[in-house]
Amino acid sequence: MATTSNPLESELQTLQQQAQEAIATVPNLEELEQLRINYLGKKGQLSQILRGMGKLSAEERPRIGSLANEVKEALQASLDQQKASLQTAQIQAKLAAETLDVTMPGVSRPLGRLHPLNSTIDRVLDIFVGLGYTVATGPHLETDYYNFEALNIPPDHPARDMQDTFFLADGRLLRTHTSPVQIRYMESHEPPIRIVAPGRVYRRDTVDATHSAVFHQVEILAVDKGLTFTDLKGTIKEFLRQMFGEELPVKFRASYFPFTEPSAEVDVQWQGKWLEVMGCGMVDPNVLKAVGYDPEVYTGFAAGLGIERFAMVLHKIDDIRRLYNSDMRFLSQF
Ligand code: 2U9
Repeated sequence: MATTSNPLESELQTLQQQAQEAIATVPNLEELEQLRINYLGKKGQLSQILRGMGKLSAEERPRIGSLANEVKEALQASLDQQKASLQTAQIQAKLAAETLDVTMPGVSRPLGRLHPLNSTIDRVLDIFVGLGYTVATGPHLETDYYNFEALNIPPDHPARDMQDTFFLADGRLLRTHTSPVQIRYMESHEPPIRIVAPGRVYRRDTVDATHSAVFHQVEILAVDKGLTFTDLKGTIKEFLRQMFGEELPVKFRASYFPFTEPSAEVDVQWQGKWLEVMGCGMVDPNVLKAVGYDPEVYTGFAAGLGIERFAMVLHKIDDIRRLYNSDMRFLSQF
């Protein structure tokens, strides 16, 4: 006798078909687990169908029972297979995402460099530190006393005309040279002293190819018993020898500064031309007196140079303004 089709049988077949489809198209492991619970879990669809088996006849029960088992095993196999393939895909995706492409161009980080003014200051300081000098710095905003009076420049002195600078309403001013640094240093130190003072200075100047209202100086000062003009000459010649990398002809030309007596301009012959590169002199006794040093006991020498001028000579720079424009095409050459 032909086996009569049982409603549970078709329910099982429908369940299997739907479940297989769902398993085959599930996108990820989380949803696959949901499908497993939904179909094969304790309260899942298969269990619900099997609950109806109690009403089956004794002949039908084993047949439906084994059919149910087949469905369960088939679904379990599909779930296992899909799980394995999703896991493989997940690992593949992770590996692909983590792939290191060693041929990919790196992120370019351009190397910074010193501004030519700073590298010139550093070179000058290195030389004087090598000669036993100590670096000293001070405020840019100064009083009339430190910038002028203590340096033997009284209020009516003509030297003020070319140095008159930027004044604040309270009478303070932007320093016109780094010399106030040496005054302050001498006030707080006893001789012997040897200092080198680098820094930015400010002057009332019309800007052109060789002048700037803001520029940089380095000044040196030595005070001790028995210092003479010969010590000054030797120091400057040694400095210039190191600065230009060779011993060049040097000329000391008589000059005048309010804070030194005698005073001289220093010229150096370089590449066929005489260049004026610094000024110098023996510290005026009035300056020593102003800081409480006895000029009968101590003598001193001093010198000053413009950093922009040195940078321009050494690097053949034709216009001082190039040093302030921050044009990378210019700056990256140094
Ligand atoms: C004290 C005493 C004396 C410093 C000196 C010069 C000569 C000099 C110029 C060079 C070019 C300034 O940058 S520039 O325009 N300087 O010629 N400077 S003697 O003399 C001093 C300083 C401090 C207490």
